[in-house]
Amino acid sequence: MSFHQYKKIVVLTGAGVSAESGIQTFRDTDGLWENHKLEDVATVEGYKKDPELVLEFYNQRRRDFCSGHKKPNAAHLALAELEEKFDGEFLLVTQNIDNLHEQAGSKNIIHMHGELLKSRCPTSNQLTECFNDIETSNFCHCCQYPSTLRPHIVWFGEMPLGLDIIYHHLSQADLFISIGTSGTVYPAAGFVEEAKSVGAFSIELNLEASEIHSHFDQVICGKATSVVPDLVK
Ligand code: BV8
Repeated sequence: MSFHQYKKIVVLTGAGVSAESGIQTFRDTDGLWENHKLEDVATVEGYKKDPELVLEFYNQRRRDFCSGHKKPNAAHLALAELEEKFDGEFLLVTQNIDNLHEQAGSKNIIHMHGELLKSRCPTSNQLTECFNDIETSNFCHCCQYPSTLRPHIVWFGEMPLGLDIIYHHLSQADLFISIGTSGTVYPAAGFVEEAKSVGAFSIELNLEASEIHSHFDQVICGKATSVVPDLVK
């Protein structure tokens, strides 16, 4: 695909872009939600009700990610290459909490649902790099009266991160590419309509057509490590 005709590209990725790096998706078979109820482990209410359960859900994913030495795959690398060679403006918005886009060399990234390898002080919102377990006994070092640290994760019902920047870029985009997402979580699943409302061309790349595939101008089905490099080359 030639990108020279475009001036501003916005890319949205979901769990499918990291699947071939060995990271579980949410809604595929043997996905993360198969073994946990979303309400119990990815909501503020769930955290208040049983903080140990929620902390362990993310501790386990952090341990798997760090000990498993997860590496970027060809899809992550192709997106970093596209950003590098594109002479217009490029924004990568990811729903993923892993750092594989960063490892692949992508630069302009917004983690709209948070980051697994960071903890957050709920009082000051200060972030700290975190490669180990977070326990209820872990307190911040930034407040006069220390607060219990939480995972830097956006739970259901919480405001996603960077939305003002994301909507600004979508309002000026002329190309929107969605990769590896089921299109079931909002407001991310509504981004395609935002882009289309300003005349952007929209492409969905996914293992199978998503719930919102009909909103896209073009749908390309296949594994991310195959269809993304093919699109970018
Ligand atoms: C909010 C935490 C208020 C991190 C997650 C309308 C408007 C606004 C909100 C709502 C609305 N309707 C409902 C809501 C509320 C809610 C929501 O969307 N609920 C759903 C369940 C209906 N949304 C919220 O609460 C959001 N906050 O709305 O705040 C607000 C309102 C408006 C404006 C501003 C603020 C907060 C949402 C964030 C929740 N946190 N996770 C974590 O644990 O990781 S969501 C969770 O789902 C993950 O973040 C994940 O990224 C996200 C989406 O999942 P996907 O990435 O798509 O993964 P999934 O497994 O579903 O699909 C994988 C896809 O990959 C599949 O299609 C598969 O075919 C494909 N695939 C698999 N293998 C491959 C592949 N593709 C290519 N190659 C492969 N190899």
